[in-house]
Amino acid sequence: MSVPTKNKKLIAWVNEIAAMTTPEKIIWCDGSTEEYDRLMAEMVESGMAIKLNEKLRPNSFAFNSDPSDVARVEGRTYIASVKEEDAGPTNNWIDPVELKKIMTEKYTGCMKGRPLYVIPFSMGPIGSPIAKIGIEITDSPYVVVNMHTMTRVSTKVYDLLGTDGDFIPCLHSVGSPLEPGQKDSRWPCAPIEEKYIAHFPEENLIWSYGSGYGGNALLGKKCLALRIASAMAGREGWMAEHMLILRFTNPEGKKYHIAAAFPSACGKTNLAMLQSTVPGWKVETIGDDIAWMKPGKDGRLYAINPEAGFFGVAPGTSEGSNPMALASCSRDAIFTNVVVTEDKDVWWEDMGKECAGGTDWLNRPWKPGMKDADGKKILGAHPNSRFTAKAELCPVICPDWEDPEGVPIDIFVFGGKRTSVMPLVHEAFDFEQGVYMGATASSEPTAAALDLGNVSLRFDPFAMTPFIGYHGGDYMQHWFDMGEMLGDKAPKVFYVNWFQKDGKRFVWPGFGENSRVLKWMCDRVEGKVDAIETPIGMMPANDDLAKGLDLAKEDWERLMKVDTVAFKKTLEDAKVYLAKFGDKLPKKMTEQLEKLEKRLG
Ligand code: GTP
Ligand code: SPV
Ligand code: MN
Repeated sequence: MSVPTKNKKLIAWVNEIAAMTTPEKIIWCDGSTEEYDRLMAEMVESGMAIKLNEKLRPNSFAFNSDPSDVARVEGRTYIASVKEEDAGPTNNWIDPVELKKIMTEKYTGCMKGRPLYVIPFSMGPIGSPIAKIGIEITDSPYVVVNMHTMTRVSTKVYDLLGTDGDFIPCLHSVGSPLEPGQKDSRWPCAPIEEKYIAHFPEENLIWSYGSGYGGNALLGKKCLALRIASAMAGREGWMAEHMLILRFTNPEGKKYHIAAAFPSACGKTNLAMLQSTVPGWKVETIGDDIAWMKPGKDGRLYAINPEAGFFGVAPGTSEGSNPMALASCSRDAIFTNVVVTEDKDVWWEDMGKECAGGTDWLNRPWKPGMKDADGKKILGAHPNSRFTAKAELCPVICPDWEDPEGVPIDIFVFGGKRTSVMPLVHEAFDFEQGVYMGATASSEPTAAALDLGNVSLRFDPFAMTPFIGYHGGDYMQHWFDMGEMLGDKAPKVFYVNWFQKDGKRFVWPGFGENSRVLKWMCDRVEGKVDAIETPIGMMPANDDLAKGLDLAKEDWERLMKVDTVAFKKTLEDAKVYLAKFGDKLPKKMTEQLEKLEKRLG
């Protein structure tokens, strides 16, 4: 195969990696439909992919991962900065020299019997000033097809690089070499204790080994666009955040742009595409997972979505909860760890329709209602099963979603899953308190990461705990610095919780009805509605936003309750948590904490 680039660094790097990993051949990818179709056909042939019913789900495929390789592995994710103090309590630090030694041993000969694919991709529109070029080397064809959808893979990237252009090298291997004649497993990967998801922030370098799954393997996403980019953004004065971006337009045509950070599997994809129930107001999607933001010439903060697709949580996605996500994966989609039905379509729990049966995510015959030996219901889809869908297929994708200038952010929202204590919505008194709210955000764990252990609640600053590429204290300080830079043009900050429960029942209807809360925020931006001051922030002065909902008075009261005793307890937990940031905890965090303590009395 001829080499489609003259870029010196790229050619040297590919040669160096090929010498180390000894693949059977090198394939330079071009991002074409022909390439996608060819790889899918090969994977169907090998048994890795299942072609879905062309009539029901055109050009779509299902995969089942190895049961041990179903989510990100935070305990195996490393920030290998040169100095230990440049990584913080949210990171696993390891000396880069030592880590490279360990990983080089693993990488040596690891692609034996497999092709090495070179994927040229852009995060952000190709050629836009805010975009970043990455090259991923991988031995996984599953990664190549997913990268086609999630990023912009194109030979234009080679052209753009020229002979001397720079790029972010992203090395990936499933860590499962094949001996001559050895039959490949359906989903090759390495055991958990051999997996490494490694980042070298000073070199803008990513090395991933042993996992084929989403955030561990599609290196443009969490590794580049969040961990490496957050470290760059901290150095360069911009922001790389785990945030959805949406446009909310009122009946008069005024546009508001909202960026919201919720932890993994806590509702970003859903909010990004919500069907507004507020008459005349509509939501358009710009991004569902990652926002890159820079101050513009007018001093406001502008956001772009660096991705080209959605890697969304499947379970719970239904016509009722998120019809726009379903439409996005109605064709050209990839499904990982869902049920493949008898008529070769897909199904998952809470999809809102019946399933006659099929094969489950472990590739076993499966029928709804099946129980295991202990009488527990056997799930058909893994709780972290995902769809990979093209953003352009989303019926409510914003016409400006690829504008290289980005959209000006009016509102930041933080949140997480809290079954109690956190009210439906409260507003920060000012940006600095907003930073405190973001920095002390907490959530109950979800299925998006494998190895969080048996914790009931974890602090998750800015929903970035697993994704901050440098010291978390410096990262918090960076948020304060951005606020200072933006001054009175900084977005207004809110905190939401859709997840309060009364026994098993969600108190707030959520999903489309969340538009009521977004509208309240926009009205606050305009100074159109009153709010009352509470110790934790400003809150709706009346129940207008819930008018017309079938919500009992006690439910509304529960949603709006500021439980000072519980908040004081949270404050004590926050003190213990924040102490982990040591000298690097910004003074402003301590100030905010003291102010909150005083307000709580
Ligand atoms: P990542 O892709 O992991 O970063 O997650 P995400 O934040 O995009 O999560 P997503 O929107 O896919 O939500 C995950 C889960 O939250 C699904 O099970 C949803 O059904 C549920 N969910 C989302 N919004 C709401 C809501 O308003 N109310 C309730 N009760 N559940 C919700
Ligand atoms: C997340 O876990 O926050 C995701 C899915 O968005 S993954 O890309 O697998 O990290
Ligand atoms: Mn995410």
